[in-house]
This record gives sequence, C-alpha cells and structure tokens, in this order.
Amino acid sequence: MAFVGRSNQGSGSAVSSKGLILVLCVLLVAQSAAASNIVVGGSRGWTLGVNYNTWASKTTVRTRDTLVFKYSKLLHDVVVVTKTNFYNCNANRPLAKFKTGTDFVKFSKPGTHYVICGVPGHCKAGMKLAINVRA
Ligand SMILES: [Cu+2]
Repeated sequence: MAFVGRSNQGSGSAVSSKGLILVLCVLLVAQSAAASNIVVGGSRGWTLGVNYNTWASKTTVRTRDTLVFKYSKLLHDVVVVTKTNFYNCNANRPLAKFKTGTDFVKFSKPGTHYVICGVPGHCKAGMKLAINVRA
C-alpha cells in the first residue's frame, strides 16, 4: 500500500515538471515577440553625463517598441530632429517635441532616428541620441 502511494506521487510530479517546462517555453516565445517599453539611459534616464552612444550600442530597439524618456521637465526636453540638425545640435526645426518628463516615443519606421535635448548647451554636452530602430 505504501509503495503504491509513493509511485502515484512520483508520476504526478513528473507530469507537472513537463507542464512547467511547457509554460516557460511559451512565456519565452511570447516575451521575445512582445513590444517593450525601453527606458532611454536605463536607470540614469535622459540627463546630462550619460553617454547615449554607449547606451544605444548595447540596446536593441524595434519598431514595435516604445522609447521612454524620463527626466525633470524643469531641466530638459526631448526633441526629435533630422540627421543634419542632430549633428549641428539644432533644435529649432523639430520633427517632434516632448516635455512632460515621461515621454513615450515610438519610431514606426526602421532606420536611424535622432533625438536631442533642446535646452541650450545640453546637446553639445552629450544629451543626444542616435538610435537604430530595427524592423
Ligand atoms: Cu537637457
């Protein structure tokens, strides 16, 4: 009697292990296909003193993802610009502009997109992000 009891218990836990592995596989597939909110600069956010070239080189962004710019709206803003205006740090002709302090920016076209801070001096000091967005 005692032996039969253990045997049943053993086969029961083997079934739930397989079930667990199946659930984990489904979760991994779902996660890789899902859209993500990606916080620019990670825990540092959008601010002075962060190297956004380094951050961008370590970050994969896809067209389904949303970039989140987190910053103090008293100190900074977010200006989407052309390539030329990016290299010149010219925020006068924005393609888009945000200033809430938590801005959600989605680039629906693949390619390199350019974002700078429009506060005078900040772009030249390094608050500029060129991000390659993949399809
Ligand atoms: Cu700024």
